[in-house]
Amino acid sequence: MQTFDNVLLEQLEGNVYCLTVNRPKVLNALNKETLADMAAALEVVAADSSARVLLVTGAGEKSFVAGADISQMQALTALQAKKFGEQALQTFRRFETLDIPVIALVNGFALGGGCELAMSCDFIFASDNAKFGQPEVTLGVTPGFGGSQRLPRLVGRAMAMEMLVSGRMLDANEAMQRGLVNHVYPQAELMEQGLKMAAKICRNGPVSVKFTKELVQRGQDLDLENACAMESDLFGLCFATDEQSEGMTAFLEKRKADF
Ligand code: DAK
Repeated sequence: MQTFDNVLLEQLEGNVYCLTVNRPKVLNALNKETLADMAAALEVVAADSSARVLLVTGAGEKSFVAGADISQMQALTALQAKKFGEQALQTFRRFETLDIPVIALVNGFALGGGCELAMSCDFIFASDNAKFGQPEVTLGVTPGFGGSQRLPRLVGRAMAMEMLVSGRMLDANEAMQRGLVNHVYPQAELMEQGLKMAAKICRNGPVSVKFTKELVQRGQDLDLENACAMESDLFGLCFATDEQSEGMTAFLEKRKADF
């Protein structure tokens, strides 16, 4: 376990890491110090070549992350606000460029910066008490950590627009119906289900998992022709790895692959 002031980073069995935003008294609101801790923790994970999956959650039973820290934001100048937004955007982008899958385990409120953090992970599992929303307009601001861009990509423009201009929250089941969340579990089971999914991912070839993440993350911002060309390249590259020969040989020998 590595302890930062505002973030816990645990290495769990099977090369799975768990990053917990740890400011439960303020429902894990993100201030600039927490973002810096998160960025440092992400570099620890990135530097460990044996890491396979990262889980991201919030401390306590009430909240994943209830947004950017309003008490710190309230007095910012325009330039400081811009810098704060850039710090968060850069940190959140790192979840997408990390070469292992990142699963958000949303265990309560995911509002504003919290919803934006969850959306920067590769996919989301939610507890049954989770609530998702972008309430920035109720505070007189726009989203600043990517919400106006990532939300429409996940739930479609019309639903995103409704959420963004009204500030209406979605409960966990509605978030799942809208495609924001993959699965909803009772809160007590959320971590166990996250670990189960992580274990399933860990049984697959690490290089093919890494390439697959890259294809989805980079491909969605390319035109179809270039995205498919990138797929051909990485598919071809798989044949230069031991993984491909082990995976296919194991299938033909009717045994489980040992990656
Ligand atoms: N920031 C700071 N403190 C927060 C907080 C937050 N986002 N959310 C909760 N807290 C604190 C509360 O002030 C309270 O502190 P004490 O009074 O105990 O000292 C403690 O956490 C417990 O919260 P409540 O007493 O309010 O708990 P309730 O169960 O009654 O309500 C709630 C839970 C989540 C519904 C409520 O706390 C709430 O509405 N929180 C704020 C949610 C929110 O509006 N989040 C979005 C923040 S805006 C940018 C542009 C925009 C942004 C950033 C950058 N740029 C252009 C660069 C905006 C980003 C956002 O995330």
